[in-house]
Amino acid sequence: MRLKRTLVLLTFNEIEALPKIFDRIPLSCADEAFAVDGGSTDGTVEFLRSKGMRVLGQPRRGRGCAFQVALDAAAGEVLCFYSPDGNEDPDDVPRLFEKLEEGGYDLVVASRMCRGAHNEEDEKKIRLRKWVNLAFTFLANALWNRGPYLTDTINGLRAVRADSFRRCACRVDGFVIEYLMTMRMMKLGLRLGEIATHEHPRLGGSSTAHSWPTGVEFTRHLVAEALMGRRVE
Ligand SMILES: Nc1nc2c(ncn2[C@@H]2O[C@H](COP(=O)(O)OP(=O)(O)OP(=O)(O)O)[C@@H](O)[C@H]2O)c(=O)[nH]1
Ligand SMILES: [Mg+2]
Repeated sequence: MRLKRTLVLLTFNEIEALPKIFDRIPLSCADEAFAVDGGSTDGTVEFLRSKGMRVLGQPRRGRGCAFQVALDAAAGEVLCFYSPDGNEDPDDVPRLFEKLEEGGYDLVVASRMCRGAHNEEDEKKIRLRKWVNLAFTFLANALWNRGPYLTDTINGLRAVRADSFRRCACRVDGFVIEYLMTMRMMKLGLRLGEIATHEHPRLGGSSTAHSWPTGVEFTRHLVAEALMGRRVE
């Protein structure tokens, strides 16, 4: 069943990477597309507007806050989140929408961990970020997933049904938003699927997801969710 689709671009100071990838983003596969910007000061917003994009601001910094702004503003029944810094393959956007619609899923994640996928760290010997992500993913699956194992609970490139996302009542501002959304969807017994993706290096600029504070935040939320049992609020 074809659902009404909203494509959301998430940006914070991405003027180095964004112009290199923008023309490859398949905006026309969605019924509406807009950007949510975390307060860029480097010309990112001006670039997006010059391309005819609607750009929404956020009351506070952080990806979690951006997801909430997008959910409130979206006219679509399904949202796909795309971060235009070069990590994510734009060709996955229509694949995510299609898999969600055809499979009747509530959430479809572009996995960097399943067979046929590629992780940014796969060329390295020590894959610290990947291994930590795999551990968080294992714990979420072991605690709550009653469906098929989801190999990447954290990646931001994903399509989600708006009504299912609302049921999760995620009220966080930071980078933990995707992990929290996935944990709560598992708790609610919703249908989760994945496609294999190829994660590329950034095309410029720098990450604001610093490993230590992000890891501590993930642990704090995992423990809080475990203490809440099957409740989501
Ligand atoms: N709307 C919005 N987007 C944000 C915010 N913070 C980061 N982003 C975007 O979210 C995406 C992911 O952030 P990154 O800092 O690249 O984190 P990462 O992908 O884990 O790190 P790298 O692998 O080094 O790229 C990028 O497109 C950022 O521009 C924010 O506060 N608001
Ligand atoms: Mg990135």
